[in-house]
Amino acid sequence: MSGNISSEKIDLLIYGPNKPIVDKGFSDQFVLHPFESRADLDRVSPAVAAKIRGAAVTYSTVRCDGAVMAMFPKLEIVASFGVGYDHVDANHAREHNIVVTNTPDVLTEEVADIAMGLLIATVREFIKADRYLRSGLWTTQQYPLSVGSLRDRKVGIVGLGRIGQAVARRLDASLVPVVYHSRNPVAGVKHKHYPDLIEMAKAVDTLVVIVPGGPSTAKMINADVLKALGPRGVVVNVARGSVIDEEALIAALKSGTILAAGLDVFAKEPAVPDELKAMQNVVLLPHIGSASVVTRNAMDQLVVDNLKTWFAGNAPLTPVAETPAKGR
Ligand code: A2R
Repeated sequence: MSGNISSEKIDLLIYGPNKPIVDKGFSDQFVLHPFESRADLDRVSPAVAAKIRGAAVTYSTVRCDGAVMAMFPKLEIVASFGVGYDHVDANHAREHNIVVTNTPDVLTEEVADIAMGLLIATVREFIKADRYLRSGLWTTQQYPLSVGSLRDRKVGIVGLGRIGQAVARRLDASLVPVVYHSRNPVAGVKHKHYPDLIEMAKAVDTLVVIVPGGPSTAKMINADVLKALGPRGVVVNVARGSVIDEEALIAALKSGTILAAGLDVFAKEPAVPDELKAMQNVVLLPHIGSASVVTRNAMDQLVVDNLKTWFAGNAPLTPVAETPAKGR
């Protein structure tokens, strides 16, 4: 890894959807090469590929795997948009001395808001009640009492990292008891830690899932976890669709093994199973956890700032765990 503070031009790959903040964020010392999709990348000329030293991955819809990185022999840094980076092969990057950065922190509270909103919308049936009002039924009959309530619930947070802790703060304020599961206990946290997910599922009736995607968490919310959660069970997922066994979830919702689910993420986005769409006991959001103008702008800016900081000769601002910051 080497920085560059000379006046020579720095060629950057801009990989993924067009982002105005990224497009306008660099001085004329940088030359930007935008490619929106993997198919577009096949048209990169060898002359350009040989010059690329940095890449912005502007959304998780494009994969930056080893084959993509290998197209650019001088690549030093991949600045990825989003806190989750399961679409970037960070292990390949580490092995090839490439730094990967993500955009944590700037989206933490926004995603926690969505988790909390989705939980309340699910247990108190906001979407069903909205449909009821619009259909005119309220003029003849009160909406039925919701079976679910936050008042008699205990929440198990799956992943008590930055976002998980922000969710826990919201639940604390709402006087809802909280426990959590992660591989390691979090220092200085008053909530009970369950090293075993099934044991936690048995002890609570609500799961809020906010772990990273990728192989270590794939389908960790499976049929056994849902069974342990039980018939009052509510699952809220604002992590990645891969974390839940979607078929097992659909079966559990259909059979009454659990009560309801609030989902912001899905296994094969933007495809959502028709079975889920047909259910009344689910609330479905189109992956909007961080998707407000103010937060997405901050995320775009952090992509730009990581690249600029690196090419000014400094350690990147927010490197991922696989490629920790080094003094430069
Ligand atoms: O397991 P630990 O002690 O490393 O705790 C982390 C936990 N976690 C897991 N828990 C159980 N089994 C696993 N295989 C596993 N892998 C990770 O998830 C930690 O408590 C939490 C992740 O926290 P942060 O790294 O601070 O991430 P942040 O900013 O809260 O975002 C979480 C995810 C992103 O990766 C995106 O996929 C999504 O939220 O938007």
